[in-house]
Amino acid sequence: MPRIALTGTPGVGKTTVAQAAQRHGWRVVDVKAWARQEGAVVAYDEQDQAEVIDVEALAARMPPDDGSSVLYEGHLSHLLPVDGAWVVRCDPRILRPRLQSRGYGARKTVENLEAEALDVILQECLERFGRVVQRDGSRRTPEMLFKSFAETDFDSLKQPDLEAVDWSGQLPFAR
Ligand code: DAT
Repeated sequence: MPRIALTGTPGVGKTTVAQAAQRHGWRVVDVKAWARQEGAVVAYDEQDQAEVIDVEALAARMPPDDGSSVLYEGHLSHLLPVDGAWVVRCDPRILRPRLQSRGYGARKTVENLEAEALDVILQECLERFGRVVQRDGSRRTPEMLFKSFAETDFDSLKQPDLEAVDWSGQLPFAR
C-alpha cells in the first residue's frame, strides 16, 4: 500500500484535502508537526518567515512500510522517501488572497505565486517519482478535490496522471 506525499505550494489546499482524507479513514502525517516532534526543526528563517526542516533527518526516521496507506502532508513531503505524490494546484488569482490573509509579505507572496505558475513542485515530483497525480483545487470543493485524487488507482499508475493547468500567462506577478 502506498505512502503518498500530499504536496503543493503553500496555500493551495493540502491541509484541507488531508482533513477530507481523514474523514474518509486515511492515515495522515502532518510533516511539520512530525518534524517538531522529532526535533527536526533546525532553524527559523527570518527572511522567509518559516521554520527550516531537516528533511534528511526526517527521511531517516520514516517508519517502515506496514502495509497501510499513509498521506504525508506538507510542501516538503515529496522530498521524503515516499512512493509518489498527489500535487494540489491552485490558480494564482485564488492563491494570492489566501497567502495575504496569512500575513505573508509581498516578497514571499510573489515568490509563492511564481512557484505555482512555474510548476516548481510538480517538476520536483516528476524528477523523483513515476507515480504523480496532479489536480486543480481552484474550482473544486475540498471533498471533490479529495475524491479526484482518491479515485486514481495509485498502486497501478504507470505514468503521471496530470490534470492540465497553465497559469504562466499571469507572469510576472505585481507586488
Ligand atoms: P495548505 O495546507 O496547502 O497551505 P490550506 O489547506 O491551509 O492550504 O488552505 C488554505 C486556505 O484555503 C484555507 O483557508 C482553506 C482554503 N481552501 C483550501 N482548499 C479549498 C477549496 N478546495 N475550496 C475553497 N477553499 C479552500
